[in-house]
Amino acid sequence: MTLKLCGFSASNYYNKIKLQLMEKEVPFVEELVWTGHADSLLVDRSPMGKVPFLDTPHGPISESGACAEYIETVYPQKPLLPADPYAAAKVREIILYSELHLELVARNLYAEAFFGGKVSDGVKERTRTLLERGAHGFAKLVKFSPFVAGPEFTLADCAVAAHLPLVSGASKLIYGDDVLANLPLREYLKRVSERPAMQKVNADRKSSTEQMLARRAKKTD
Ligand SMILES: N[C@@H](CCC(=O)N[C@@H](CS)C(=O)NCC(=O)O)C(=O)O
Repeated sequence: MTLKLCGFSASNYYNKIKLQLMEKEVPFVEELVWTGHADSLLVDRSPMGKVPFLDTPHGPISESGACAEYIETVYPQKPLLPADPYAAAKVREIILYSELHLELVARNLYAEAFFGGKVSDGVKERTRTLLERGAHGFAKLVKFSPFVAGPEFTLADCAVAAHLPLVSGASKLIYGDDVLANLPLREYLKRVSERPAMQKVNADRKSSTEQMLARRAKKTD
């Protein structure tokens, strides 16, 4: 059975896995699954109701980190984790920093930054402090030489290229400046966006974002 990637292409966590699958040339199909609705079928496959999740011949896997590790193990071709255990741990470390200390923190701002909602001044202030701390820690780990963990394209690039544009964008929209301004993010994203996999992910992301915003507008009518 071919792997099935479930979710929608506006989701950065979905795109992290889509990039990995495409970079490794693993055959897969996509199933469009939106979130934010009480659907017991979704929760059976992804208990937190989040995307992405993978449908595998053995059953579903939720959480992008678990999906990524499964894919690397079952499809060893074109590895995106270094064979050296220390180097592999450094790739995983960058992914965790980008998610726990940047993306999940910036997520507190998305309602106002991207969806026309409102975020309190207290949340903005606290988020700013945490983002600055995260950006400082993250900057100590990353290489951009030319890829985020060093000379090879790795799983860290799949995560960082999917997550950081949102962190940077939300920061600019809410604070008027970019908490990631000290990183060479623009040049890096330009370089990565030359890769065919990233081009496809970006094109699909644009059309999926339009669909997502139209769905949200319909709900608030
Ligand atoms: N830790 C999760 C995060 C996934 C996540 O937050 N996905 C978002 C879409 S980008 C989602 O499903 N949100 C819906 C919700 O939280 O109910 C992972 O790595 O897969």
